[in-house]
Amino acid sequence: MAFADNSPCPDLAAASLYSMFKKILVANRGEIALRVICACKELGIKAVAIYSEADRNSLHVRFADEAICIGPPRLNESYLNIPAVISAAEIANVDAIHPGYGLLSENANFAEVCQACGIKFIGPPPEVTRLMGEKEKARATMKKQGVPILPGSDGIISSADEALEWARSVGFPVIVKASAGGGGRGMRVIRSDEELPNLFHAAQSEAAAAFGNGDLYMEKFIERPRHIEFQVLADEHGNVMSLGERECSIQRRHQKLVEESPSVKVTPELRERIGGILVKTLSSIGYMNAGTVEFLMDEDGSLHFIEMNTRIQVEHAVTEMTTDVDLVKSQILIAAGEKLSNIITEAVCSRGHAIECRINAEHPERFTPSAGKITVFNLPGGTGVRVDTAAYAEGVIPPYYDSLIAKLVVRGRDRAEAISRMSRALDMFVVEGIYTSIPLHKRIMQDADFRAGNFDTKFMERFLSQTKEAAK
Ligand code: MV4
Repeated sequence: MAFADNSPCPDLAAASLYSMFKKILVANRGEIALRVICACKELGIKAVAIYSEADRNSLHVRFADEAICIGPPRLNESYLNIPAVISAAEIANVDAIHPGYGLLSENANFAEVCQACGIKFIGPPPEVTRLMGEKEKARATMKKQGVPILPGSDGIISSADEALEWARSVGFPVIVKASAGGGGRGMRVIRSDEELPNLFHAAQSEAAAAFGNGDLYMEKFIERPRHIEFQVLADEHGNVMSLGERECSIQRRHQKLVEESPSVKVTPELRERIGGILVKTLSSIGYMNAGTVEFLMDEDGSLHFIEMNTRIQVEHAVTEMTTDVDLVKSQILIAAGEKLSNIITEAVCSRGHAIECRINAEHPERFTPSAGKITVFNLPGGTGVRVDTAAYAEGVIPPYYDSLIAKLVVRGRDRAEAISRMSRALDMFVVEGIYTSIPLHKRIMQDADFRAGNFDTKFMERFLSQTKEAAK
């Protein structure tokens, strides 16, 4: 047992732990590595950081109990280098690996290597990750279980002729998607017979080049969807719970910028109904650990499943703010074999309204990356404000990695209070030396349509073209 019996942590007081981890390797960098280290510290578990040569002076290295350099700056030579990550885990003699998000988090082969080495991968079993990674199979699985989905092709469509026949039967517009895709790559919207063959073949070659797999499937296309996702937790004993939804429609080029919970468009009845279906479905397919189920909401307010993410997500803090559930600690306890009923001992309810702004190191209008040294850094604080970041004054943002440098998350009693709290927190968030998206977020918070809750996934296109007009 890793824990003293007089452990002060209430999570542990309620727990009936049989083999809690003593040491976890955090296979990530930046704010999420630090977030996982926080969870380890609160659970009394030792955290081991890995870092590239570019991250020697990072906060995840500073705050971990041990740190191991795993290679040069480039991702393929460091954080994505499975033998290097596993070697570090073996040297540090860890019980488990937390992959964070991105990087190796949805790599089923990596999870299998962990398993083969006797290291617990903190996430779902590799078979489940692999199933959800094949979007067409994920779709078929959800359909079979009664999760609402859009009209779509039954299985892979292998020729333009077959695609044409299907498109005519449901009517244009339709969308072709790469089964191995996600995040918008290998997708084409098709609006007529004439343009179908070219767009179909373009999607096929793009998918083959990007994923080494040209399999395509099709769906009826929704013109102005909202992107709404449900957070779930599942233990290793068949128990699943839904923690409600996040609204993620404010995005640009498939990169989310602002997320919030609850969604202004999800009624308590809809939340209950979808949550109930997800609990049944995920339990019956043997889902485990944290997961996110993505839906598109159509103009009528109906939700349709599109994909499932088998990792902790960037925006998980929005759900943590409204539910008071620590999702990362829950992930660790679940992976250690703990039952959900011992992790979450009271009825979970969502209270108030939370909003997250992703602060990126990039130019707020041109969206070009902005690496370099932060000269001045002031964090906002005060009631209802949370900042997840690994950035600091005099710290250097290296050019090799994702541009996310901080997540500013606020909670208010209602959406209006959350928006004014976010605005004042953005005003008090000072970063000099590099460009950031803070000025962009300040303008989004003042937008009349955003404030009215009147938006969809096309919001940023309209917002940015208006901003350009106004500058003329
Ligand atoms: C769609 C769609 C409209 N209709 N599927 C984009 C990324 C991938 N995860 C799914 N995506 C979409 N699928 C149908 N049938 C519109 C999108 C889409 C989108 C979805 C979520 C968030 C932002 C988006 C931006 C453009 C297109």
